[in-house]
Amino acid sequence: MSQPSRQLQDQTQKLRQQLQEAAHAYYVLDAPIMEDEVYDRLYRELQAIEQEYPQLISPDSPTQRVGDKPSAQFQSVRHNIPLYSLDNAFTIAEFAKWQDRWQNLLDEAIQPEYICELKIDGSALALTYEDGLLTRGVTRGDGETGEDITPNVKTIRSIPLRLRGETIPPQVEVRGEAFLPLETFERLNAERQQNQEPLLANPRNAAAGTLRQLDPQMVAQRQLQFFAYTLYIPSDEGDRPFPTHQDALQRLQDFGFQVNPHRQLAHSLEEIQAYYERWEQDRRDLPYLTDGVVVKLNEISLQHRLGFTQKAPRWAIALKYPAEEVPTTVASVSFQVGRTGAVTPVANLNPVQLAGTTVARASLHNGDRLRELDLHIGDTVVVRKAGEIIPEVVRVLPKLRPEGAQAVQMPNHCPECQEALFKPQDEAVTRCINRSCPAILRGALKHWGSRGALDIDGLGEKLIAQLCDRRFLNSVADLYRLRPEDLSHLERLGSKSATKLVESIQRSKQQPWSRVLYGLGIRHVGAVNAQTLVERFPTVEALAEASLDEMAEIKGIGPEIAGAICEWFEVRANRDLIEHLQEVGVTLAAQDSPTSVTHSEAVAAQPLAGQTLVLTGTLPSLTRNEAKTLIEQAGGKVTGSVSSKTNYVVVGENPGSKQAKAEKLGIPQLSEAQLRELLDS
Ligand code: 0OX
Repeated sequence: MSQPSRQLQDQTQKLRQQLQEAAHAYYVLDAPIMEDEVYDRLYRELQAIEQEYPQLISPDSPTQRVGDKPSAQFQSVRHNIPLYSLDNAFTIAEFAKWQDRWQNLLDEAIQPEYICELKIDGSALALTYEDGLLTRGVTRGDGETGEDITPNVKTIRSIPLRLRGETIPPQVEVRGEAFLPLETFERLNAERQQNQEPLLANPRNAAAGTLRQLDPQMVAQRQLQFFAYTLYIPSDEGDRPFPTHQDALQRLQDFGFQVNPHRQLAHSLEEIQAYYERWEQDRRDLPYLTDGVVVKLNEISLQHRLGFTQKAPRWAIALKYPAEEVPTTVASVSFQVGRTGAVTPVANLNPVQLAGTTVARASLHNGDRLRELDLHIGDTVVVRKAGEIIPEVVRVLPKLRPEGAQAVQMPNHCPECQEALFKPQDEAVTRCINRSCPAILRGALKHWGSRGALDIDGLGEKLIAQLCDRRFLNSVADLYRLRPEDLSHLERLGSKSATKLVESIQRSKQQPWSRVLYGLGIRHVGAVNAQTLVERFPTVEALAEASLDEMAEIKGIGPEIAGAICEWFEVRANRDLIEHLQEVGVTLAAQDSPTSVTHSEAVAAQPLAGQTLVLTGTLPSLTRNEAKTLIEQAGGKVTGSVSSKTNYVVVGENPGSKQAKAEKLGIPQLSEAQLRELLDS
């Protein structure tokens, strides 16, 4: 083996340093100092030298991050200092109890300084550095013993292979959380779906699973990240020779680690509550998952005085957010038929608390999803609320399946009218195509009476069901033939309400043609498309006679919507319906009166046209998604943060920092009831 010259040795050292600086700037500081191409060129230069002179390879060389030898298995190792877990609190009241508990243990009253951190939902790691060099990376395991996964740890770019700085202690131990950024998680799952591989359940499991992969090449591809939060430096002054936890975090940063930037000092319960609530909302915008906040006493001497219980420090507590995914069991499955005939399987659950509400039903979406889940009655399932209107079943835990459990399948016949169901090959949705199916009729009536359509006050779901059962209603046109006496023997409907309802129905005949068109519930024809169509086709006859091309060339309509309209008018029963509506006097033509509006006027006349709203806290009856949909339907926009451009902040229970910001900027605040009033205006 030839000997490298002094000059080459220096050059190698310099290259390594340049690459380390560039990687730290990129992966830790998020502030690149060099173009990718320049980095690649320097990297290849270093690689070439190391290939020719292997004696120049050092363990902290950037080329040594991804080893190519998969391990046969991992060695178990005992942690020098156990990895404690954290005690949990789920409410501020529980947090206050913890505060009393530690204060009672001390014989003097203390005005504490706390440090609040986000609780990263990842996998804990313990890293050992000897003379500044990363020599060992170990999983948490059971807290006493973990697995040595050093080659995998080395692939994590935000973990330095060598500590930065002038004076490096001979022994350093660093702990923190390895995690998979959400974007990477979603990309991985999209790839797995394409390759028909089983999906990764969530980013936390994905991170833990990745760390235990035997092949470091695979780990490197997953692009894990790491936030450091504990530092031990064994010395004569104990293992934490710094006065505060904040100092420890600063030193970790100086050593080259990524430390979560959202930490904050706090001195009172109110400040901690504000931090907890702010991040309950704002964490949704973070590129990684958090499941709570961790509150620690900042002063290390105080931490020493309080020490540890069997499993957790007395000087720290996790203040968790309510779970958004919980397990429960499936009691039965119902099949709901919507107004378009789509059949949706819905799991009836043994009720559980989920993200602050009791959940008893969860969507299974469609037959394809049902088959994928291989759901059986009695199965334990995980349900999730991720802003959807109704929660969904995310996965089944087949190992917990009771013996002899019955598999759930989509029915072949409609549960409402017993006619055969139909599923186009290229669609996931199974439909009932019987136009007289009572479920479809009920859905059509509900839509007809809804606010954006004919707006019939008092026409609720229960009343519709009773009227259909008693055969008073066979189509929406029948509504206009109802007399108060027909309604008089219905449950829970007095004669005054009956008269009012009939009046409200009769009044709805005056609603403009655009609302009637929307009320017909033709696929893809929402309120705005209906307005566009009515401007071009001012009568129902004109629309019924229009060719597909004539409709498709209208801006905003296109062939799919045009196709749906043509198909609708081809059906005999639909043409009969139009005739009946004409007979009873429903408006089926645009009136040439000053009240007829253009499309842009219709958009502008929406109650929240051009307004920007922000939601904070839990609303009494609406989920965030429902509130967002209602606001958008009324022409408004929902954004994530409050600024001077925000028109209203809708405030629910436990609002976050957004309410305080609204107050500061003098932005009007609305309750759910006030929002509803605005929507109705
Ligand atoms: C986290 C996290 C976890 C460690 C032992 C005593 C306090 N998941 O983000 N643990 C800790 O601190 C514990 N801090 C954190 N930020």
